[in-house]
Amino acid sequence: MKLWKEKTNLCFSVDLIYSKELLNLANIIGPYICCLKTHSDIVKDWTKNTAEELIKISKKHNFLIFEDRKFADIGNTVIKQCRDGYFSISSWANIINAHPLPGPGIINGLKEAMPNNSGLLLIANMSSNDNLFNQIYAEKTLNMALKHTDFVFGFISQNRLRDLSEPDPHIIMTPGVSLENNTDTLGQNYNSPNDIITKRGCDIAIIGRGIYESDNPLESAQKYRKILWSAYEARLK
Ligand code: 5BU
Repeated sequence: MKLWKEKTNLCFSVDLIYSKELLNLANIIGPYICCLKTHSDIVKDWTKNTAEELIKISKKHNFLIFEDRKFADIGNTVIKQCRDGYFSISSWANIINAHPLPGPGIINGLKEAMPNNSGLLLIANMSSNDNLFNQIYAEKTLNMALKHTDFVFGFISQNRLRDLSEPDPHIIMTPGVSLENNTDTLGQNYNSPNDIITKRGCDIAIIGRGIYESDNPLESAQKYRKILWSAYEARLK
């Protein structure tokens, strides 16, 4: 996995609304990331071709594509949302995520819709202000994941769900990471890259505006990659 081979635990959230800009930035930032996170439904001109080009870029730079669709329905519906419909997510995404709120049927449905060797992240909590998540919900999310280890490989979370001293096969991917800001105007909360890796025990940082809104996205991505990887190595020692 690129995470180890090319020393990057940076996931770039390319939240741009035109295919051309999205693909262009994915290609520029691609060498520095292990994963590219998309919201296909915010792209005004998304077509099958966008997905095909994205796959080409992901292969060229060896990163995984994570569609942040946040599924949250019954198994039978999520199969159709994931496989059919306009975006046919299962035909191009390597990783998807879901809220465990509806119960394990959502995991079984998504497993049916996605190809072999793809993976699911369960959302254990979120980065936004005054959300309704709590410790019990996170524990139940972990227990649900443990029953589906062939498909659920990790969590979206602001912190590790188990004690750092315990062996843990799950990857923690964490949004709400910035070097510049603590909040935005709509309730997003940010932690520093160092804090989420060393203090909170997360593995991969998801960064959007910190890269694509910066004056120099390439330099910002390189900077985040360096800080995140050093923090990760320090923690693993
Ligand atoms: P930002 O620009 O770095 O704030 O973008 C963060 C991205 O992560 C954005 O695509 C959100 O939809 C996504 N996100 C988040 O910010 N917080 C969460 O708890 C989850 C996803 Br789950």
